[in-house]
Amino acid sequence: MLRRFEALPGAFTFDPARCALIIIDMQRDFLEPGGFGAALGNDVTQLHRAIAPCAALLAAARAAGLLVIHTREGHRPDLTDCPPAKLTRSPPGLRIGDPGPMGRILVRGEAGHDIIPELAPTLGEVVLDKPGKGAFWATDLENILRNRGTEALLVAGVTTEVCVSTTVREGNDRGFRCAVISDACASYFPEFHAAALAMIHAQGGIFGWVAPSAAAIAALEESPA
Ligand code: C5J
Repeated sequence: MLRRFEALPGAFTFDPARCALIIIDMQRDFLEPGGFGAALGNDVTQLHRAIAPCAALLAAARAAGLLVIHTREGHRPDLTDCPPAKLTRSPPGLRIGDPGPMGRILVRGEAGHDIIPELAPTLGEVVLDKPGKGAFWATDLENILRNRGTEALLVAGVTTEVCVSTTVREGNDRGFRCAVISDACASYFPEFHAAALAMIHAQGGIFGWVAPSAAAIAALEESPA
């Protein structure tokens, strides 16, 4: 059964069997002190507002049988997949791979790389490790989505203007219809969050739709006719 919710610039429709929820980078490294986000000088508490809406959206998506994908930004322990231009952008001592209170910063297998406990993946959900900002670049995400016949994406996570936006732009160019769930996303900079959302739905939805979690959750909770 097709579901529908109000969004900007207009209603978003989806078939739960052909829709995936993608939660971007809700990792300790971005949300907790001592991780990558804090190393870049950010106030990590700015991201905490997205946790409860993400958790509610995740619960509704699970109950509706959506494909659920959790992404994690991070690098191999030997950092061979980390471009020098990315590595050297932070000051020495606070760089990717440097030791921190949650292990080596933004390195796979370290505590900081984990998804926060409130949004922990369950068995059968896809956990997608990505070396870049976009979830399609250098990953098998497109393959996973096409193999399931997915054509619509609900996108949440952090940060709105970096990894969420990059992923939505990549997805849109690949032909996926993307609805960004506004309050389930966050930025260290509230003004960037607002601007990023406005850019997505401007010009008739130039690369996607934007809606609050309450609207998406209500549609996910509709009982099949
Ligand atoms: C950043 C992300 N901001 N997940 N990563 O570096 O948005």
